[in-house]
Amino acid sequence: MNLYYAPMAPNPDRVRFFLQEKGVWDEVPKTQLNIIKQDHKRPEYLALSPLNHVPALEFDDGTALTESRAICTYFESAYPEPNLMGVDAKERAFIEMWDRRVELTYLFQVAGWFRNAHPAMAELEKPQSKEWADICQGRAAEKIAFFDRRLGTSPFIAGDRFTIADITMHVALGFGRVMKYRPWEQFSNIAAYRERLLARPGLAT
Ligand SMILES: N[C@@H](CCC(=O)N[C@@H](CS)C(=O)NCC(=O)O)C(=O)O
Repeated sequence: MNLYYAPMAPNPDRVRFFLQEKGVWDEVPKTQLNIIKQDHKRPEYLALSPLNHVPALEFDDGTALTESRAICTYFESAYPEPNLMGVDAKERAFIEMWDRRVELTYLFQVAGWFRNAHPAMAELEKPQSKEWADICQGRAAEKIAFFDRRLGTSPFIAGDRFTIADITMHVALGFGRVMKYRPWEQFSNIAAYRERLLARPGLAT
């Protein structure tokens, strides 16, 4: 098995934090790629990840998972404790719902903003669109207000306990900082929640 990842990139970080929370990050064999240098576009990596996305988890039989959530699903079974994805059918489904809400409504908007506005992405996002960046920025601001309301009634995104949905939100909040977006300065529930996340050893670095 080999995990291909890139430091400081949000989707690889979802897997890294997941494994850090499980306490097994150091156990998993890894290869580090540099996205800015376009390591992920080399033919040998494309053979593994045809959409040239990072992360990828390659198995010894040559097959590979190339979706961060699918990689987490695999590791949830391989290392069941602590449980991060739900213990029964209903809890698993609710955690998935919240995780996908964070990913599809907030993380994606921050990503669209970054990819279309940040000079470091000029080589990878062609063409960059200032107009699209502005739309994504506005949608991110709308959606974080939704999650602030949620966190006013629930200590964690999916309910009473820390789950994969919080890892996705932690990554999204950190990613926004690249665009100097700090919603915790505006939203008190997000601020208190972020402090709870930052106190966790698995998310500290
Ligand atoms: N849906 C995929 C998305 C993966 C993805 O977009 N990864 C980014 C890094 S965060 C990437 O590989 N970007 C390379 C590029 O855009 O060329 C997942 O969840 O793993």
